[in-house]
Order: sequence, then structure tokens, then C-alpha cells
Amino acid sequence: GNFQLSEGGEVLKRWSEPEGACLTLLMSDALRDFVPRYYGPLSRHGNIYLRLEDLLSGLSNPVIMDCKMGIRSYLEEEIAKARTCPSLRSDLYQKMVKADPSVPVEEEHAQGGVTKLRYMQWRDTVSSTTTMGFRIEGIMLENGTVLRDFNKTQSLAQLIDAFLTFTKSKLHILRAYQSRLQALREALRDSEFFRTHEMIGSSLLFVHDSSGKANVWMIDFGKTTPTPEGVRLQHDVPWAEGNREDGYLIGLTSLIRLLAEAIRQ
Ligand code: 4IP
Ligand code: MN
Repeated sequence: GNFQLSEGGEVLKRWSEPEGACLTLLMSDALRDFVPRYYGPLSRHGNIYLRLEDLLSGLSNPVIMDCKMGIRSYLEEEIAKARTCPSLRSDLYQKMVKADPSVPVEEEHAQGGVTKLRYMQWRDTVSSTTTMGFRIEGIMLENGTVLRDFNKTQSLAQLIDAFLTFTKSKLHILRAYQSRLQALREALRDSEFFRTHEMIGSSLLFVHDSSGKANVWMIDFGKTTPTPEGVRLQHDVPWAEGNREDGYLIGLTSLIRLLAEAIRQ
């Protein structure tokens, strides 16, 4: 929900240095057909924006789902911060209490705050992030209704249900998504960008419309960071602190399996 303006087939998203750098690289990478076109920075009324292709333009009554990819959603630097200068966030504590008042421990209730690391780890473990390598962040139906209640959607059966609701169980849509994800997996194999970037907090955006068009796009690169010189990531192995692995391919494999299951039902 951080898109600010939309005009003439473009959207303007709040400027982010790491995201701008990623998008620039992606425009000439094997992944370019899976990423919205990036037209560079734009400044307007004292703010800077990323000019991006509007992925919804030309669609009639689009239906959208955002899946946040990876087996963790926080950067390794969050761990260092929590160790060296832990700052307690009352806003994150409030979000936690609102979701489930039994989650904070006594000390956290007393402090009225939690570190961002604690919050993010909790989010990852109650959702399907840690186990499946992705989680559903939200779904927007064709009438504009937004479903956001997926924080505890974790089991394969729950996730399949969400996909069936999202696609109204339409086989041609499910199949179109499945083949797009298979094509993405091929492109990731050929991508120099993917080998050399830790992809944290980035999403796959599923979009289909009433005419039957269906597509999946890679979006949100604000926490996607280049690996140190010479370091290459596998994306399909467990994370251990320091290895920077993100489990992006674990999530993609889960999604492809889940679609196969949904198609079978
Ligand atoms: C949000 O938690 C998301 O994880 C945000 O990530 C993250 O922003 C927020 O951190 C965190 O509070 P909920 O989804 O549970 O609301 P994203 O932007 O990828 O959705 P960052 O800054 O990590 O990108 P804060 O520190 O902005 O609150
Ligand atoms: Mn996102």
C-alpha cells in the first residue's frame, strides 16, 4: 500500500535507494520480463519517486494477491541491531497485542515494546514464511474488497483454500499462474541478479482479470541487497546467521506445488 500516485499507465512509488539500484539492474537481467518497467527517478513537490509501469493498466476488474517471498522477512542487520542497541518499538508491540494478546511475554508487556527483530520473527513463525518460504500478505477482490487476515494462514490446506478463493477455482487461471511460475523458475536460473542478491521482503504479485489474463510479477526490492564481492546465493537452502540465504526458491517451489494441488481439487 505504498504506491502514491498513478497516472498515464505509470505508478509513482516512494523513492528508495536500494530499490532503485535493483530495478536498474533488473531492466537488463534475465528477469526483466517478470519485473515492472522502471523509467527512473522522478522528483515532484520536493519528493522523489520511482517511476514504474502500472501493472494493472488495461485490466478489467483485476483481482490481486501479494505473496511475500522467502523463509525470513528481516535483514541479518536486524539481529546485530537487537544485540548491540536494542530499541523497543511500542508500535510493533501494539500490532502484536492486537493480533494476539497472549504473544508478548511478561517482560514485553511491562516494557510496552518489542524489538523489530522479535516482531518480525514472530510474524514469520506464525505465518507460512518459515515453513513454506512465502506468506500471503493480502488479496484484493474485483469489487475492491481487501482480505488481509492471513497472518496465521500456515497449513497447505489453508493456503490452497486462499488460492481457490482468489481464483474462484477457475482452472484456466490456476494453470496460467502455474506456467508463469515455472517460467519464472527458469528465468531465475539464468539470472545474474538472482545469484548475487539477497531477496528479503520482496513479493510476487498475482494479477488476473475478468477477461482471463493472468500474470505474476516480482515487486518490492527495498530490502533486496547485493551480496559481497564473490558471494553467490543458492536460495534453496536453510538460512543460518551469516549465510544470507533467503529461501526464495523454497517459497517458489511451495507455490508451484500448491497450485498443482489446487488444480487437482
Ligand atoms: C511490517 O510488518 C512489514 O514487515 C514491513 O515490511 C516492514 O517494513 C515494517 O517494519 C513492519 O512493521 P507488518 O507487515 O506486520 O505490518 P514490508 O515493507 O516489506 O511490508 P520495512 O521497513 O522492514 O520494509 P517498520 O520498521 O517499517 O515498521
Ligand atoms: Mn510488499
